[in-house]
Amino acid sequence: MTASDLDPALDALYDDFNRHGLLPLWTQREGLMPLSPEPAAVPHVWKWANLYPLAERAGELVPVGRGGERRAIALANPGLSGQPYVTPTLWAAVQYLGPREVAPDHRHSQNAFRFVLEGEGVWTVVNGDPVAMRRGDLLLTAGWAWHGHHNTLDEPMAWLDGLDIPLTGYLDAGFFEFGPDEVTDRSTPRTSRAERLWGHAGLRPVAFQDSPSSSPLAAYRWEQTDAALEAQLELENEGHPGVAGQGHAAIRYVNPATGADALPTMRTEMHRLRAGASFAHREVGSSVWQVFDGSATFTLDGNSNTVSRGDLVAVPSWCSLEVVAAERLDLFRFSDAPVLERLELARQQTLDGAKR
Ligand code: 1HN
Repeated sequence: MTASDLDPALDALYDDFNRHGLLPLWTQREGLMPLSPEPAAVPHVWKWANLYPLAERAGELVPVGRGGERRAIALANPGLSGQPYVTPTLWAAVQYLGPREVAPDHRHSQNAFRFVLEGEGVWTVVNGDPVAMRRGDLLLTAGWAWHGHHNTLDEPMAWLDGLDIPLTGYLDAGFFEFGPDEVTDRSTPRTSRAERLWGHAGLRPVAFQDSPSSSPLAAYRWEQTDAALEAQLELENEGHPGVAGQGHAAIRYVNPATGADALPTMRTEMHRLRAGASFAHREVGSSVWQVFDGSATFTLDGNSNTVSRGDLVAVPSWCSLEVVAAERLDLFRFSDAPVLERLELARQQTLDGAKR
């Protein structure tokens, strides 16, 4: 049943529907309820070799300060009509802070994290707690936490920002507040207060009985991530089954108070593959991968891409992904999985050799 030039009465009905702000389901069901997800977002690769020099140029030309707040350059998925969204739910950006620069304090209801590909010297001050940023670290800024960044060195630094900006936007749940014009605490401790309190595996401070929905641990350090991944591969080597998936070790960054994802809306993980190891799957919900070290082939819905250190890959919902490690490979990944899981919409398929 669709509008027909041959049936003036039906045409008039559709015109009247339109005039009264109505649309019939029977002309749109396929778009509203596809047989399986049909994302507008497309699989896409951004090369670090392109991103970093552009961030450098922005550093020369564009000041950072009150108003713009951050020199963050968003990855815009080509399927999402020019919006600054890497997938329909996730924001990813390269943020660049020049020598001695300061990004002022503010807070917002959107959850955020930073993942550091290279460099050091910036402290992000989260709710008054100065947190050092170094290669391989994951730093959290939970929704509504005050935060500003300052670069203590004469070298620039760039990192990956992940936020749930589009999701918060669809839900009309965004709030934002400016803080003081300067980051207030310019001290530079190697270890944040959050880590001193919460950064001891398996040991919970008894004074903190409540279970915050975001991790109270502001930083997850590379040394620990690296050791955890290496131990999985060593144990697998020693013949212990089930600790890693055939040369594929992985850890999830979790809230030490609850064991749940470190942030309520975003999953963050680090994966390590031996040279030659691979995996293939598809999942409901979208992900972004960043190559932390090594090189690989990412095959997305059948199209292969060679990626290496720093490159970023957007994987839309239900897109098949096969990763083959060309050499020993470390991959950072974030996704909207906690949202899908809490809404009981999560599905996944492991793809075997035949389906790849
Ligand atoms: C923000 O506050 C940060 O704090 C990064 O570094 C990216 C993108 C949009 C809005 C706020 C940060 C952001 C952001």
